[in-house]
Amino acid sequence: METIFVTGTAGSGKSLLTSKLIEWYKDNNYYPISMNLDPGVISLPYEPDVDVRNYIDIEKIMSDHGLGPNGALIMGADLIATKLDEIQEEVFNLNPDFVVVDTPGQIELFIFRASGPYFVSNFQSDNKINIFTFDGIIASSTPINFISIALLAASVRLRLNITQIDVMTKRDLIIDKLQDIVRWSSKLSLEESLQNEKNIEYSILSKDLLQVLFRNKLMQNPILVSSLTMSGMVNLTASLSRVLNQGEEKGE
Ligand SMILES: Nc1nc2c(ncn2[C@@H]2O[C@H](COP(=O)(O)OP(=O)(O)OP(=O)(O)O)[C@@H](O)[C@H]2O)c(=O)[nH]1
Ligand SMILES: [Mg+2]
Repeated sequence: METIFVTGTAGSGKSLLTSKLIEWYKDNNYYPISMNLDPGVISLPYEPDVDVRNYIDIEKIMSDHGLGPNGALIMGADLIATKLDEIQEEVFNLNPDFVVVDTPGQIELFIFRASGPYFVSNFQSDNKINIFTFDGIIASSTPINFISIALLAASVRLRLNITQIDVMTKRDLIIDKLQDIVRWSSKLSLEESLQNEKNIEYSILSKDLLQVLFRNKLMQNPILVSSLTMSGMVNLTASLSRVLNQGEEKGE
């Protein structure tokens, strides 16, 4: 059993990508299941096979503890770790080839508090991988936006401590930016793009950050994917297979 976590900033396309990965694996004769780990989500573009909302009820947390929506979401996120055993059992009973895990929109609640990394580290699976989604619209608008999100991707990698593939979503909406994005995969081109930045302080800081990201191999060239047209999906699933197979070979 292989587990693919899908993380990223709010609205970056995690849930739609989850549903498309499930579709892709089904079309290729695997048995994938979807897991929703967002206790606060109201509607999803897929019917989750395993759903944390069956264990954590945000409305009830609000009324039981006199909390507002944000307080209840924090408490809900913290409770995810306590439901690990029950969720794990549900997954084992289904015995899938792939589990695709859609994570909460409030990335800071999942990644920077203890519960999310605990869940990721203790969830039992032959291999685990994290897809970090760069919101295509936001990340492609300026090189500084791109670098800021790359920095967030790097901190997610440090927090979760599992192999990560970076993906830029909404490819269909940023066709006119594709050339820029491909160029940004090189440090030199990114530095060149920063020459046009009017705010010198930002520009210097961004260049320093780039040094750190590239030197420590924390900068990946994100795979461009559209969950609408499915373009890039073959590249993404091939990368996933490569990384997951490497894990098998190493006997992880
Ligand atoms: N055109 C286009 N729209 C997309 C794509 N991926 C996601 N969207 C749209 O972007 C919006 C957010 O997508 P979601 O999949 O809900 O994003 P999310 O990261 O799960 O959002 P939260 O869970 O609320 O943080 C929705 O309106 C999607 O239809 C894409 O590849 N192309
Ligand atoms: Mg979502």
